[in-house]
Amino acid sequence: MKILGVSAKTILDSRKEKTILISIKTDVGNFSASSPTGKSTGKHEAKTYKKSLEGDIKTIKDFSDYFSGEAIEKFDDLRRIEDIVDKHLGANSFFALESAVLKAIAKEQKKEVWQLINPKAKKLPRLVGNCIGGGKHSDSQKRKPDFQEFLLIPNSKSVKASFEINKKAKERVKEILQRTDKNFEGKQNDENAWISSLNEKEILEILKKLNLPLGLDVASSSFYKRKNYQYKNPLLKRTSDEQFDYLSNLIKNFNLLYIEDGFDEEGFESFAKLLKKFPDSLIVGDDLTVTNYKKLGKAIQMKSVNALIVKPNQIGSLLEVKKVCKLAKENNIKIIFSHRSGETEENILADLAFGFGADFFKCGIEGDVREGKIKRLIEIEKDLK
Ligand code: 2PG
Ligand code: MG
Repeated sequence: MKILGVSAKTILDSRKEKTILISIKTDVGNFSASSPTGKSTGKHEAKTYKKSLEGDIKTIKDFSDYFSGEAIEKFDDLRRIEDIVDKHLGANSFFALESAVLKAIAKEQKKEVWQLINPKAKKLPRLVGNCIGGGKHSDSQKRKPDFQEFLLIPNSKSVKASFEINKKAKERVKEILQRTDKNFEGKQNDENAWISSLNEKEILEILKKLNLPLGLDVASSSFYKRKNYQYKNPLLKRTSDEQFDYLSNLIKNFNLLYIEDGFDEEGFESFAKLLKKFPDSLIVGDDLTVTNYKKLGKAIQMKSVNALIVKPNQIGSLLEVKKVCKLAKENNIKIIFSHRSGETEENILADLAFGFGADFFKCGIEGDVREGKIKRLIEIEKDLK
């Protein structure tokens, strides 16, 4: 496959904020891909754009002719692209460009994108669905849970069945919130999770009734300030030790399967303490590890996590994503591919997750940009049968 030209433009994501769409012209047709954007971003994530979105668009235009000599036939040939654009583009642009290139190779070879990564892939990931949200993703609400996400993790045989379970459960939660949360207006947040004014304990009491495995994205870096976890609902501070005790109680009382970013993004030791106490729960790094090979290496060495969020645009390079997934697998770390809070119609995440053998797939339960990704997974599931 030969790239004949590359162009880029601005589009709006699900939050109505600007992001990048990259199009490539090739000898097998034209292909585009766009990048999502996070809001509760980790401090150590790769920069979204080199200097600015507009700057990256211009760089891509300037580079357009440079790609024409490159024959690109397989996943690892992304190296050729990276050799050209390395250090010139930010992570969102990297991700969109490489995604468009993968689509072109797949088309040329009459394959699905996931087959370029692992033609023998078989295992579908288990869904992790965001049901109720607080923190930075529910900015429109004054009183809200300090934790960012309350997650449903059905353990059903198929992605399709899990999706149905999550959708029904989310409707049931709406009915319960209508009765129990006097401020509930039926509104959804950035990730289409319900916006509630209850606090985390009250919410977990509700979710307990669903009889589904539950998880939390505490996203605690977003409220960690001056060495304390600064809660607003109710207003109180917790030191790291107090946060440890609080999370331990929640894990025990609500039998939590999954706790993401329970401590701030530098808290490798606190994560390790929690994992030691709860080796059967998933202790997940997101802002802690930021899809970064070195950070994951540190988390492995310090025994901080047994599960890892992979968001391709946290790092940009899909070759790096491959390295990170390999390292995780070699060390028995579960892999969770994840959407971002600002999403687009791009569904390649499902192919990447399946190709890289993800154990879980974290996504919103409702809304076109969320459902589209799950529907793509269901399509892959159907094609396998
Ligand atoms: C997270 C993500 C996605 P954001 O913290 O896990 O849910 O949020 O995309 O805002 O970083
Ligand atoms: Mg997170």
